[in-house]
Amino acid sequence: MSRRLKSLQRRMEKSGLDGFLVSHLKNIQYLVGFTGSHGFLLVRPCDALLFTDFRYKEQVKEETHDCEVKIVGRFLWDELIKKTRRFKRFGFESLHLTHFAYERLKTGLSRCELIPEEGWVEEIRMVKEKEEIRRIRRAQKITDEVFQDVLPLITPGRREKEIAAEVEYLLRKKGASGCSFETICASGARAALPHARPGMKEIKKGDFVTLDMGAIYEGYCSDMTRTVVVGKATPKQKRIYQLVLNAQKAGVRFCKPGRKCADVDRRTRKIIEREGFGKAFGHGTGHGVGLEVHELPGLYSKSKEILTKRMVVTVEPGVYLPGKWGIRIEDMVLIQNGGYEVLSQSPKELIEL
Ligand SMILES: [Mn+2]
Repeated sequence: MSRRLKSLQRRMEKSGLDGFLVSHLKNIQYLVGFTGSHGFLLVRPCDALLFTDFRYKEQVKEETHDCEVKIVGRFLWDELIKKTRRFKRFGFESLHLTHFAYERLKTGLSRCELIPEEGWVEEIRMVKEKEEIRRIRRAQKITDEVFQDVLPLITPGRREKEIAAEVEYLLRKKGASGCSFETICASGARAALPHARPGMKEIKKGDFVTLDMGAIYEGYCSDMTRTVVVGKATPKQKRIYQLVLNAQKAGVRFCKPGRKCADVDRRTRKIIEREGFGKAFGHGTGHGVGLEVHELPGLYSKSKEILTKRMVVTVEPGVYLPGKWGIRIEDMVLIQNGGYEVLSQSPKELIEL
């Protein structure tokens, strides 16, 4: 049994569960390697059973480990109920089970108590193993290369969609299996929308252009944002860019084992608030990255998590001025003994194209 499954089983034991149902596919992938699009994992005190359908019959042989596989037909839930009939306390992932499935279990297991739990596997996933860090590094290396290659293409007259398409093409060409999220390329007033969809807008001289992009390499994500200016920046653009950069660097420097995630957020926010732009920074400072591009821990004011070594998190403050422009700068940071290592290598001093 792997370390990953064992830590989940320890947690089940503490809560007196005879079983735990993992229905979030990324959590299943993490625990037993399955990458299919349909299935769930029943974890018992001493073993684990993966339920999936005929389409994955061959695939599971190649990729899954530490579990027995049940290929089932249409009546997936009935098969599960057969295996869990004697359970007294059965845990499930409340963030990842449909109401339909819950009702089926409740009806089928009338004498069993169903216990909703949140984040059990996600908390194990927060701390990365060596191999996971290697993949994240590689995903980021691809992203850094693509950023360099795409810079010369950001010129007046180009459309945001063209730039985003180039980014995605280059990520794949350099070995990524895909993008970790839909690439953001937002220029001018569109850059004031933190999660703008790239549109048909043409890039103009004087625009800030925000590029937020990430690769998936062997299942693991990267995430990086840079904001560049087309032509010369105005003194005000320079001043606010510097402010965001100072906040970002201060946030990064604050990262080390033992620090509260909420305090990293406070650190970056204080710097931006001091200059009167607090309201223009409306999102959290960062998040964990791994099998998913947004995962635990969260770096925001109400976060309960504490940084520990081998976590990978982003630090990404921004300032958004509606109708004008916006700036965000984001790095991925690996928490290490006594400090941190910035995984993103792309320059972050203001680039004037
Ligand atoms: Mn991010």
